[in-house]
Amino acid sequence: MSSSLEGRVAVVFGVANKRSIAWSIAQGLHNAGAKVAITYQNERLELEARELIASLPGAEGFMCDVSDDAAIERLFVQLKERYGKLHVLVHSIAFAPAEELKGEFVATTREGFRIAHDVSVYSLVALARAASPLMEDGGSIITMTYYGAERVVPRYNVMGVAKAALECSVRYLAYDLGKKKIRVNAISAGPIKTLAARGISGLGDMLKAHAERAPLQRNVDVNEVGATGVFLASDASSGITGEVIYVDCGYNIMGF
Ligand code: NAD
Ligand code: 0WE
Repeated sequence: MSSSLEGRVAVVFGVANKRSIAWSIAQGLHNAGAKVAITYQNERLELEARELIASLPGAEGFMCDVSDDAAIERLFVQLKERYGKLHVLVHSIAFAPAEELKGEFVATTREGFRIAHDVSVYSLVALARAASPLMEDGGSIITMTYYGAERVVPRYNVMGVAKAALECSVRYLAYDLGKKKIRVNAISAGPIKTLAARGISGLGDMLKAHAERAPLQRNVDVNEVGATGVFLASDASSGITGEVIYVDCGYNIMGF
């Protein structure tokens, strides 16, 4: 079984800047030989994304707001025109309104709940459906999750509920798309200082506690997540689907 991605086409969602988990996975896929398409959310993130894309030979950039069905449709028309086929899709997107990640979960608003699930969960279903006709040779779909899906992490709140729904969606998508030889898996990463984690109050304390309790006694490096993304994209993981793979230095196995 080869870990090479030579001749494969990958589309990566969720590159905001050089710290993004999606950027580490994109670089890994490129280094393994894949042709990489990178999408960014909007004009505001375009400039920074374009600079990164220019540093990956052969990579191309496309805009796509995943809360917009028409934008998803336009993107896949462009991808079909440009590449014909698709082998790998990386979904590295989450969003909840900032207020929802501050107080108590019991204060979650209807609109905050809706937005968190629309952007962070439904988008995976919509992208998987749009990508599957292009995955003629089979494929690999990868999303990003977090331990707050299973255990209470104070202030992760509605994102924890959304990640639980995301992990369950991975299993249902894996069942539906298995017959087309499309695999669907999630990577559960330990806390990493990215744009999405920076604004979080108490992140420093969380990183410290994580490093103290994890069997490997350190925090996870973003490139360890990138390498697992490459593994799940490649034929080296051909028997794995519907799974959540932990890249958290072992934190999740501990009871005390
Ligand atoms: P990031 O801020 O770099 O990435 C989040 C991305 O989501 C951004 O690129 C943003 O543009 C994109 N996004 C948000 N709304 C969007 C929309 N409507 N349309 C298109 N794109 C949209 O942060 P990150 O930490 O790399 O997060 C990536 C994924 O990893 C998320 O799913 C996150 O939940 C998950 N994750 C992060 C950590 C961590 O500690 N950083 C740990 C585990 C899992
Ligand atoms: O999934 C995430 C964060 C996702 C996220 C981040 C933001 C910040 C900016 C979703 N929506 C928003 N909305 C914003 O306005 N992580 C796994 C990182 C994270 O976030 C936390 C964490 C950790 C870890 C929030 C509270 C507690 C821990």
